[in-house]
Amino acid sequence: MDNYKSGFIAVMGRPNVGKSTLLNSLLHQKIAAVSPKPQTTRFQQFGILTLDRGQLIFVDTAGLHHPHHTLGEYMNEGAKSALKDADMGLLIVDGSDIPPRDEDRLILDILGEIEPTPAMVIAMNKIDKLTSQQVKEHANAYQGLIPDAELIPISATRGDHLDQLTDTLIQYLPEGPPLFPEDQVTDLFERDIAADMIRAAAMIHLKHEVPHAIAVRIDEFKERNDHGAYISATLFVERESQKAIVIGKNGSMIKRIGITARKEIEEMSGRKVYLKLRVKVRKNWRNDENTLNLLGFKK
Ligand SMILES: Nc1nc2c(ncn2[C@@H]2O[C@H](COP(=O)(O)OP(=O)(O)OP(=O)(O)O)[C@@H](O)[C@H]2O)c(=O)[nH]1
Ligand SMILES: [Mg+2]
Repeated sequence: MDNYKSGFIAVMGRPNVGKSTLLNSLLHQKIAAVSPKPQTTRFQQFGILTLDRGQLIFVDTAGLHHPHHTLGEYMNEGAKSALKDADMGLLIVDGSDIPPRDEDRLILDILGEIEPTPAMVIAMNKIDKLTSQQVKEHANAYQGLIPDAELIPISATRGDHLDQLTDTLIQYLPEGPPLFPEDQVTDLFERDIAADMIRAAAMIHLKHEVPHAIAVRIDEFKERNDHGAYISATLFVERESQKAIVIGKNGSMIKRIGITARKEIEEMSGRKVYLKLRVKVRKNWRNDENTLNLLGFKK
């Protein structure tokens, strides 16, 4: 194990750039909830990649954004403390977007507050949507965010340059033995991942602001031997009107959310799942510290 490297890499960036997708791609396994809408990830989650040269522990974080709720503040704080605690940072940017946006610059405020400044690598994601000329132009523009950081153009969905990315990251990690067993891919329990996947399914099917007003609590997670797992969960919303939308006409919406979530959870856990969902109103929970704490958010 001479020269073996291991350490934590905080995966930072604004919402929807593909941080969680990258984790899933690197691990060849669906461990993190992904959706086409911003602010899918709320809690930090480790994605543990064990190679023969080193162990890279990716810390997926909530996307950095301008918060409108106490919840948003907690999410940004969580991302910041992940970078503080990590050995280095990986900034993901969306190469298919016109670079860089205001929210991409939030990382600079955070870097300004951490002493000593952590080593950073930039991954410019979604290059599958770009021509090679655009890759060059956008890379130049994003490089300006952190001039000292190495920038690697990648596609998390198509798999472009992911080996180059891990090779680069490993160089910055300290020498040391693996910190997790080699067959462990994440630190979260299945029930936490399942909760995230239910919320991501709601984000896929619901429009606009409603999905962001949802929190999911797993009430029961029971093994049924050969029959797989039985999961019952509550979706909390902030208002009666949102409850009606989430349930849908004759329960059609909650049914669709359930079908998508069940498929994702089955894929993640490799067994059959019976999923029961219900919806409850908890007024203005995103600004209510007690409920936030109850749901596992801590400042
Ligand atoms: N075309 C393309 N789409 C991608 C790529 N990577 C991610 N996406 C898509 O981008 C969307 C957002 O992906 P996520 O992984 O949820 O993004 P995130 O950065 O974790 O977002 P938050 O958790 O909200 O901060 C999803 O629809 C992904 O399928 C990529 O390499 N190419
Ligand atoms: Mg995410």
